[in-house]
Amino acid sequence: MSARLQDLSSYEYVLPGSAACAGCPSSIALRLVGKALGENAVMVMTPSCAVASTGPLPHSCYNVPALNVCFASAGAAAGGLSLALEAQYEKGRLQGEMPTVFTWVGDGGTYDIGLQGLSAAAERNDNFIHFCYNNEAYSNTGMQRSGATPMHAVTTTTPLGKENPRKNLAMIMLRQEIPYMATASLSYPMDLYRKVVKAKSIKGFKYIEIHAPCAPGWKFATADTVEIGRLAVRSGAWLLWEAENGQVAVSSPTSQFTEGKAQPIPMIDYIGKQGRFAHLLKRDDQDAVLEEMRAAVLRDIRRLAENVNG
Ligand SMILES: Cc1ncc(C[n+]2csc(CCOP(=O)(O)OP(=O)(O)O)c2C)c(N)n1
Ligand SMILES: [Mg+2]
Repeated sequence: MSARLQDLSSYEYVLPGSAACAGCPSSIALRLVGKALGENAVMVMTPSCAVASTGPLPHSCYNVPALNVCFASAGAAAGGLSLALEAQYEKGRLQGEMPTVFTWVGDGGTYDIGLQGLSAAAERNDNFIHFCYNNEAYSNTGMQRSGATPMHAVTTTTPLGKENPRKNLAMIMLRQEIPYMATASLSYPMDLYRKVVKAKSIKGFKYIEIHAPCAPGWKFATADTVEIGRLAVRSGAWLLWEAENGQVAVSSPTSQFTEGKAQPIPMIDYIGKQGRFAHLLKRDDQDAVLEEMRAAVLRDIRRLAENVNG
């Protein structure tokens, strides 16, 4: 499939009236996801920027039925919803194509507070797509650290920079033996679109994690969301890949790194544009820190490559 951006459906999940920040990555990503999933879908959300920006009650900017559930329960709620819909079809109460059930959850709701319910849904092979839009923090509550926050990033709960590396949740999901999973970026829209279309065509549990640079949280200009996302991928800080039934395939341009055809751009080109890392550039040992970050990226690329045939 080789669709082009200009050929995508004009159907919009996110309508004018959203209270999201300018350049909000959740809104950009959800618009693209909506074009791939189409009108016949149901969204399950947990507390997040996406919920906070719905707009003033009784209005909603979301042009898709949306169920708001408590933080820990996206996996259970989406799994239950999908089973309830199936039962309605079996009893003949609903006809036509079954709607796609999907979650729209942040990294806090995925990596941390909702992980137990999510992992259980994956193990049961519940029939929905879990989307994690990963803005690398608990953003709507004031930018606290999450399990997805990268090492050294300043957040309101890591004012001197985070001391631990992030959790590699994509690799954890790979080990859950689910039918389909993918990492994606809003800065590579056609790669994201293709992965969503694929996930929609597969029955069972699907996991798609979308890297989502957050201008106010990461401290860059609101017009630069897409550019920062691109630099994350080009520096190897975010890797693009997918796995169908556990078979890993690396997506372009990350595949250039795993196949040894190109090297990631220097980390400074990515982190140097974000205020959350500005403290690193004032340190006497900044070269050593950048070298460590580079080594961590190269290790992740090597590990991903090892998984291609494993
Ligand atoms: C059980 C529970 N704990 C804490 C909160 C407060 N809370 C609401 S949203 C949020 C952060 C969400 O982070 P994430 O899932 O990454 O979404 P983002 O805000 O980044 O879009 C928190 C801590 C809550 N609503 N429920
Ligand atoms: Mg978040």
